[in-house]
Amino acid sequence: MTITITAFERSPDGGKGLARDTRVRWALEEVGQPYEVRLVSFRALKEPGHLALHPFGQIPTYEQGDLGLFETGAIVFHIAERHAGLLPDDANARARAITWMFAALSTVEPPILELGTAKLLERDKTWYEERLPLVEDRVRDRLGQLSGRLGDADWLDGAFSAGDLMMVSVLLRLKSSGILDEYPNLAAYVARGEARPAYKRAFDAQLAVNTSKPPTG
Ligand code: GTB
Repeated sequence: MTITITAFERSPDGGKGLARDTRVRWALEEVGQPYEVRLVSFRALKEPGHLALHPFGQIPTYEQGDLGLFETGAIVFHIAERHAGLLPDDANARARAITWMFAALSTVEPPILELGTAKLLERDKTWYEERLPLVEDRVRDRLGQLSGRLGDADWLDGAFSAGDLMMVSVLLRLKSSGILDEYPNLAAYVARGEARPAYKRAFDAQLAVNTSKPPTG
C-alpha cells in the first residue's frame, strides 16, 4: 500500500530541510520504503480536508491505506516498528532507542523551539536583548548534558537508531545559531547524521520541492 506524507508546498526555510517532513522522509529512506508526497499550501493546512487528518492543521502527516497519522514522533515510531533498520532487535536496546526519541522531542526540542520563536517573533520587544541570553542558556544546559552523555561515541546507544534520527533532526535546527559548535562532539554527531545516504536523499527530495518552479494558482 502506498505511503503518502504531506509537506509544505513552499517551506519558509527555502529548502534547508528544517520543516518536519524531512525527518519522516529520512526515516522512510533509512528503511527503504518508497513514498509519495502531497504538497499542502498554508491556506489548505487549515481547511477541513487537512484538519480531518491533522487536528492542529500542520505538516507532516502519514497515510497508508486507512491509517492516518500526525506528529513526527508517532510517525517515525510507526515506521521504525514496522520496518527493519531503525530499532534494535534486543528488547532493552529497543526500549532505550525509543527513550531517546522521546528525549529528543520532549526534553531537547522544547528549548530549541523556544529559541527559534524568540528570534523570529520577539525581536521588536523591549525585553528581547535581556531575555535572549536566558533562552540560549536553557539550550546550552540541555546540550551540555547531551554532550556529556554522548561523549566520544558515534551514536547515543550503540548502533544508529530512530533515537539518533530524531535527536539529529532536533539539533539541526541549531546549526545557524552557532551554539551547536560550542559542543564539538554534538556538531560532529549532527554531521554524521547528515552524512548518511538516507538523510542526503531525504534532504535532496525536500530541496527539489522548494527550489522547483513556484506553484501556480
Ligand atoms: N509536534 C509536531 C510534529 O512533530 O509533527 C509539530 C509539527 C509542526 O510544527 N509543523 C509545522 C507546521 O505545519 C511545520 S514544521 N506549521 C504550520 C502551522 O502550524 O500552521 C515547523 C517548521 C516550519 C518552518 C521551518 N523553517 O522554515 O525553518 C522550520 C520548522
